[in-house]
Amino acid sequence: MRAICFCLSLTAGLCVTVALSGAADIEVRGSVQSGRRPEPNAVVWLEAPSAPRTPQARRVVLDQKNLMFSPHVLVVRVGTVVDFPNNDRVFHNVFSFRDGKRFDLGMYPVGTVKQVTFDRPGLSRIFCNIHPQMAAYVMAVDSPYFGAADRAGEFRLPDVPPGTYPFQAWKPGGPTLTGSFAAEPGKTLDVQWP
Ligand SMILES: [Cu+2]
Repeated sequence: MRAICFCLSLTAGLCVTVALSGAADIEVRGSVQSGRRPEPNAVVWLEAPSAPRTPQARRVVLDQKNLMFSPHVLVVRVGTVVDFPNNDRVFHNVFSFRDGKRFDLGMYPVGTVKQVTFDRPGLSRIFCNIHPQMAAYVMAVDSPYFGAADRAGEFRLPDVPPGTYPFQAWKPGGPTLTGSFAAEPGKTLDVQWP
């Protein structure tokens, strides 16, 4: 009798999986706040390590201009190649030496591009050897469902299959917030740091 029950529950589980994968993907919208203010430097992602791999569809750029990196915070899926163009008027020497991806691109002149593949999950802190005020963050996540907040503290996660996911939210200075989110049409993911 126990064996039959197991088979039935397994079949039910398969039916649920089929029903979920048959539902249309949705765009998850949400907001991030620190206290009561929008947090424009936050990134949010749903954990989905078994989500299908797809080839990188577009260039992802961390620009150097006016002695600044742009954007200040970048979130990418693990395996993404990021372009580091020098669109400034001076040489830069971009590097990351602590956590995440470690690299040193050396001095390179205006008008040239170097690339880095962020091939494992985690946070990389990006600096320039010449200009100590230049700093940026690259968060590599093992998920295709991620987004960065805009100036209003709002973000979008496109093409999410409906279902329940663990989520994480990070901002410079942290801490990383975690929780569970049921992605379904019309439901927003609102995250708040105290
Ligand atoms: Cu520099």
